[in-house]
Amino acid sequence: MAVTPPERRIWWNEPIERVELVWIVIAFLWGLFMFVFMIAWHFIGQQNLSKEAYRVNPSAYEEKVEGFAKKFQVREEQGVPVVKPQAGGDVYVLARLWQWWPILELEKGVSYRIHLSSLDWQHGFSLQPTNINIQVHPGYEHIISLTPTQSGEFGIVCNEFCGIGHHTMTGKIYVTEKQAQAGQPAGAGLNPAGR
Ligand SMILES: [Cu+2]
Repeated sequence: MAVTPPERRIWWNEPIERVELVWIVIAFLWGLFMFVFMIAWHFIGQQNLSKEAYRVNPSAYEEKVEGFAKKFQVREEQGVPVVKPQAGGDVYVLARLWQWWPILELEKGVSYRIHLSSLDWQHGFSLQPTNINIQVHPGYEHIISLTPTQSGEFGIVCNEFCGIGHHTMTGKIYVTEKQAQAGQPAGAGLNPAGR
């Protein structure tokens, strides 16, 4: 069948088919529901975490992260520094084509302020295997409060397509048991603080 123009040129004044109308209404109501629940899930679903964001110059941010990594580096893994920041302190991570840098070593049960920014394009911070996702933009420094509730090895992947090396863009966070005192209540995964 060939594609031909509609018989009546003013096709948009034709009455809408009943089934089509039903689907339009369903889609519209679903859109409204999702719109409202994007906000509601912030409070009831431990999603859509609140964060601070500040404007930052990418090269200034790079300097901050490098200074942080130099100060707290404990070892190196395949050329990437493993950084163990002060308990409860500020932690800096940067995204660039194509890595999350540096590797972090955090303590379970301790709150950190995690700073995130990109040096080039937009990237997606996705913490595995937990469900924490943050859009990382160049020019903005995002800060989230985070308290690891489970020890182990966590991966960071980029979930925003950022070019040919996107699939290789990974990072790592180690969470160790608290050294000073044992017996922290066990939880599941890494949860943003204050939940
Ligand atoms: Cu990326």
